[in-house]
Amino acid sequence: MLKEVQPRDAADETRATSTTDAAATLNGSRRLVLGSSLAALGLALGGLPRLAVSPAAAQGAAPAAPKGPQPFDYPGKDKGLTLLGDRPLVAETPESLLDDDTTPISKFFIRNNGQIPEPIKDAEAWQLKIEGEVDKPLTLTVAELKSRFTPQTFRMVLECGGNGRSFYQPAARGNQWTNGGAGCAEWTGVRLADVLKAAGLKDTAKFTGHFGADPHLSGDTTRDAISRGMPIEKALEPHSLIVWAMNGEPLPHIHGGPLRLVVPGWPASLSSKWLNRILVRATPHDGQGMGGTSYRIPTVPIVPGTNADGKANFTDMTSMPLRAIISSPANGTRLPAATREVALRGAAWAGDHEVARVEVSFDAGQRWHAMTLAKPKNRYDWVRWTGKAALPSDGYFELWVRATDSRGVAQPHVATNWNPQGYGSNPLHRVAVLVG
Ligand SMILES: Nc1nc2c(c(=O)[nH]1)N[C@H]1C(S)=C(S)[C@@H](COP(=O)(O)O)O[C@H]1N2
Ligand SMILES: [Mo]
Repeated sequence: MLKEVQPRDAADETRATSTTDAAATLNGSRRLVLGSSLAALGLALGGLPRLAVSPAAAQGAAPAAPKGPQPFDYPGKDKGLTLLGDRPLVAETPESLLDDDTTPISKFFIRNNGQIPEPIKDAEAWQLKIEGEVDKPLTLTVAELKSRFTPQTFRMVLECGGNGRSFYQPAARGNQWTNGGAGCAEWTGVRLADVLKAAGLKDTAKFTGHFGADPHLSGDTTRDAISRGMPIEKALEPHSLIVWAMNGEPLPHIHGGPLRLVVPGWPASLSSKWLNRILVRATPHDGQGMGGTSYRIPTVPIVPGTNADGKANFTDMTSMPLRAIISSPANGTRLPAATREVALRGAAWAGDHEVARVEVSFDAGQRWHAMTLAKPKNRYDWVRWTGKAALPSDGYFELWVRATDSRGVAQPHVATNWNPQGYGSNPLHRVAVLVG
């Protein structure tokens, strides 16, 4: 039987057991079963062989009770989102709901680490402080940001650092994202670089630290829900923005309104919501979510399941990995008998890099077919792609998609470079269809 991975609440939660069998975490298997008549499609997708080198697997840990995707009910949000945790509130977007060129707010994933702050009444009066290694510390209201700096709008992917985590074996701790911890919205704001320059960066300004208004999950006012930071070079990129609007609307509260950072290409944990302070630093930031195994990946690959502490041979995650999804047809789609041609749509993105190619296979990777790529609007936009699958007969087929970046690096067939908190997992996306 298909086993489900238990949704996890928080990224730093300690995981006791590996819940997986061969079928559990392979790409696409978790959400495959759309109805009992299609259950067989779900079973077949777990078919890739499992390597027997994982210590956790060798311990023979008992599987957790199966638990299917939870329905999602939140004001303004599509009920088709998948709840991954309710404290803190985390929900992902099934690949088939990422079928719009611009992800509507109603379908955009949600990731919180702490409590959701009280709604903010006067958005224009919200204040942002710029402090630390600057000549003149600034306190700017949203109204002042809008009037003093030149607004920019870019369509850019925001992607959780843990996106794809559920494909790791054994399961890594944290929210069990499939590919839906990502979305691509139109963000409007001002360049972080313009604001930092207005504060006057000192020679010692090498890193940032970001702070938001959301209380820690525990309610402890001395702790931050999350507070991450980055090298100053990333902060000074022209697409790193301080944002107040999303898809032309005031930034919704759940997405960090009135003000958030959008730092494209890198883990979205850098894109602080309810942003109220940026600390410019001479040394790497040491806030909540920095250090250890948080947003850090091995530089020397470790045996899956190893209990590493992240101190030696780990590095902070920078660019997100390459990823392609099939957004149509949805996984588990049943097509009329004698259907021989299936229209395909999807998206691909590559962190700091560029998508060069998207291919689909419908014979388990024996032959690959090039898809047609639309032109992205700007850097960090995703690439929408279209094409066709030509199916030779009725029956069960898997559609596999893989992207290749401009360096010639393609997505792996299975999640690689396992790490305790499960960052950087980008195996190719697979969708099952049944003809007839
Ligand atoms: N203040 C604050 N900012 C935050 C977070 C948070 O918990 N608090 N979560 C981060 C993480 S881990 C992600 S993936 C993105 C999610 O943004 P979204 O909820 O708008 O999709 O916000 C980031 N910014
Ligand atoms: Mo995240």
